[in-house]
Amino acid sequence: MAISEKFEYPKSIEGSASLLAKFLNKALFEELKNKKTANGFDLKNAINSGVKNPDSGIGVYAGDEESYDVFAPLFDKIIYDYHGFSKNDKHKTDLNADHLDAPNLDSENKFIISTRIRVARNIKNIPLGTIISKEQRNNVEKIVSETLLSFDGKLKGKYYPLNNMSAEDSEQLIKAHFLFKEGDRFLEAAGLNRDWADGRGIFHNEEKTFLVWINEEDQLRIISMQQGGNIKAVFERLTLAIKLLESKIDFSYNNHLGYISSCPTNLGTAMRASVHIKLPKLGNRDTEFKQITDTYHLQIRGIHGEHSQSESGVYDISNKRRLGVTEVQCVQDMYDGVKALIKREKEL
Ligand code: ADP
Ligand code: CIR
Repeated sequence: MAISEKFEYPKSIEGSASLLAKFLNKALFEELKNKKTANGFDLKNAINSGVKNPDSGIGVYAGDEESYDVFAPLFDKIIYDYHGFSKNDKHKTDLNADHLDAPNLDSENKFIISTRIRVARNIKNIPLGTIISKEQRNNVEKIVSETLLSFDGKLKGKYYPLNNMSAEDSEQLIKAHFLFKEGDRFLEAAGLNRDWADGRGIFHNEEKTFLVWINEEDQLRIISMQQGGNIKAVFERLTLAIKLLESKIDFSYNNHLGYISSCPTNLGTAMRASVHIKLPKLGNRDTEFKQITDTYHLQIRGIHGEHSQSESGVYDISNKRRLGVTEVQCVQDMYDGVKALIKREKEL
């Protein structure tokens, strides 16, 4: 923004269905418009994605842990709307896979194609990707990749920096659902595509069942995935990896919001547990499909990630709640909902 340009209430969000538009009225805009965190993250940074993209669902991003305090009059309302979590609530964590009740739902592999669980993490006292500097981003890459390269056994793997990868290799990995693509217009407007592809990369073990994305929407996305529907095995591998990483790197976490993420939808557990599942019959019954997913707090995505479409009756079904529930509950939500979806698909 040029210095002479005045920062005014954004007209583009009038009529938008985003949570930003729902809660940022003119009075709140005036209250927050000159506020900044110690890292210099201001309201314009926080709302730019929703302002440039009025079709956003949410429309805001954070720049650091402090953003959630400085812009609390806006963020708290969005967090309450999305997570049903209020400012006096406390987050809780449970990464004990023994607490999960999840016998294999689909041992004949008729419905579930693959299972994936990821969590986001960001390093304490380093700005989030929206305003991280090039040097800080490169430093995150160094810290995380060196730590991962010390892993052994089934988590042993290699690090592949994106700026050193051929276009064919990256396309192949994206198509096979292992690698992230360059951020879309929502992430672009949030500042998350700056200096692309420097400082970004992927670590994975030989079988590609344990993967870590470095410096995408969050500094780390820790991922466990495999073919089929053994949800418990995927969770167990993930919890092992999280515990190891947490023993070596201090991540941004507080008792209220849990793990700090750049998008408020990912706060808390920062976990998305999903299956790619064939539901050709239920997929044709929009209302009923949505009724079941709403009952179990699930989200439906297409099979190439957020904002993509379903193909051949295959859907990405994942937990929607992430904050104020434990990791075990997130996975249990997904498991219980998928069980109900398979039951109904069989009846049809
Ligand atoms: P995130 O999980 O970080 O929210 P996306 O929705 O963009 O991000 O998904 C990232 C990638 O993971 C996409 O390629 C998507 O198809 C893939 N993916 C998600 N769930 C599964 C799954 N259960 N099996 C295989 N790939 C998956
Ligand atoms: C939006 O507001 O639509 C984008 N910024 C994406 C929000 C994250 N979506 C989600 O449900 N996890």
